[in-house]
Amino acid sequence: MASVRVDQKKRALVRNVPDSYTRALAKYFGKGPTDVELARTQHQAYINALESNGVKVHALAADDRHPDCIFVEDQAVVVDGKMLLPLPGHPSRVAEQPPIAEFLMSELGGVQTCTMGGEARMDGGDILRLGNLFFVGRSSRTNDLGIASLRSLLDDFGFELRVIDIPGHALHLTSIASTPTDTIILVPEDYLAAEAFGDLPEDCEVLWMPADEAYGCNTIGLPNGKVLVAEGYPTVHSTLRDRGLDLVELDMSEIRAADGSLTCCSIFY
Ligand code: CIR
Repeated sequence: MASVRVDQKKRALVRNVPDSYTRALAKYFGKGPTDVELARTQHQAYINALESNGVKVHALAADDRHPDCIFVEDQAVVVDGKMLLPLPGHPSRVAEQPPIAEFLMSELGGVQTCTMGGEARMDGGDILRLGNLFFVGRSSRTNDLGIASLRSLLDDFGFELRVIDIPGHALHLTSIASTPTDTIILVPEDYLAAEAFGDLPEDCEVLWMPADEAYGCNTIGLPNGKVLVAEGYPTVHSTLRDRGLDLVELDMSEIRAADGSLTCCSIFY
């Protein structure tokens, strides 16, 4: 998930790949997964990469009733010890949430938890954090009432929230942008306006990547200085390496096939 700072990524929740994964939603990067075993191999490599770089990972059991259940990022937003449980923007994904919420509530004993009601909708995949500055995508999954719920959570901390309109050819804000460090935003050309992120703190920068590397812009920066990246995006890789970052490349083909990216598969807490 993209709602914690890099130094806060000590523990992660993931969820295993269900037998029903070939029925996962796919409309943007993917045409639908076809190989559940390969997806499991790639998902395990993702878990191994987190663990071997110092993250303690807990894997929830898969639920075959929910083909998209591996994409846990969308189901809970943890910010500095508080948690927002959004109402996911796609009706088929709402029932994925209870075991995730239950696990996080028990792990984060006494965590202050907010829920969404009425017409508010949000996927956690629309939230991006750069240090103590937050961005949220207004997308096909996240509406203004959902954004208002997030704003009230962030107001408690005094964190600023900026809204970014997500174009129709992208699913979420994190599908096309990430913060591999607390000072860099990686984003593809042809998706967002140049001024989409507004004025950033002095030491921060937006790095614009070629549009055909949009998927590669989703990365996970870890406290040990390593950055998990998807295999096959040379400009993203060389740009990050030029900034002194050490990359761990992962084959994400069967995750991408269901429009999922690296950040979608975990919640850091
Ligand atoms: C969906 O359409 O909901 C899933 N197939 C993909 C969710 C990806 N999650 C994310 O970007 N945070």
